[in-house]
Amino acid sequence: MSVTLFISDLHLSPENPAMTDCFVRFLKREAANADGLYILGDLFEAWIGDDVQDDFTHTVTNALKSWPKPLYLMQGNRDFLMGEKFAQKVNATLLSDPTVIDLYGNSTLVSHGDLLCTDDVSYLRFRKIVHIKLLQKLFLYLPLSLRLKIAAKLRSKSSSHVKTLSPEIMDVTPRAVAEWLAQYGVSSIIHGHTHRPGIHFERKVLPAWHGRGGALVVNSAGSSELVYFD
Ligand code: LP5
Ligand code: MN
Repeated sequence: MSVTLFISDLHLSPENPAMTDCFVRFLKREAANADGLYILGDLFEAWIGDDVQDDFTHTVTNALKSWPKPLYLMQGNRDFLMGEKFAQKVNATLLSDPTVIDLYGNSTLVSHGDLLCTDDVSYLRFRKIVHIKLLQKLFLYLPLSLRLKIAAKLRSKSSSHVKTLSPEIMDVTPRAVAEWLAQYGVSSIIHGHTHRPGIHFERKVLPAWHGRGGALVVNSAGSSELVYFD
């Protein structure tokens, strides 16, 4: 039976080569016979521009480029600077967030998921600012060393900030989900970001890659399951 795979929140970085290896293995093994692969944001722990050229980036780029089937990328809240240049380099289609896809005849909305966390007001304010195109352009003009420093600072601020939030605030709100279902005329959403994997009635939530990899597998008969691998 044909299957399509969905993953997100891998948070790959040079500091965690084991997870990069896990991803490279996933492409060769679990993903080998899939019809298509959707990476719905936060492939990277932090992405500071498509112009970065280091061993880590080359490894991930080459692995993606060698995957022979249709590949779709979406930005997350950590790699929102991943752009068309990178997508072209790895022969992928860059999707905007959210996007309606045809999944074996079922219209399905795919998203990173952060936009559905509407109770996380300070994050949404932060998101609005870092999505200002001019600001992004200015950031990309900075030398790499300075970009790395700013990214590290933002990551550490964020890590301490999330410790102060209740788990409910960091989840999607039922209202935002209902609004999107109505607005896009779909009956199902696939998203990541919340790190609360599950298959709910109208929502499928992707796992984060913590210690092991995980993917949502949807088959051509319309059923889905979450699978995990080392
Ligand atoms: O990512 P995670 O899981 O820790 O938490 C997210 C939200 N945080 C973020 C921030 C990212 O982690 C930072 C990514 C850096 C990317 C590369 C740099 C590119 C810079 C480009 C500039 C144009 O997304 C977190 C949510 C949480 O998910 C749950 O949903 O709550 O949101 C926050 O933490 C919001 C805070 O309010 C943001 C704190 C940063 C404050 C910055 C001020 C100081 C900056 C100093 C810079 C020199
Ligand atoms: Mn995320």
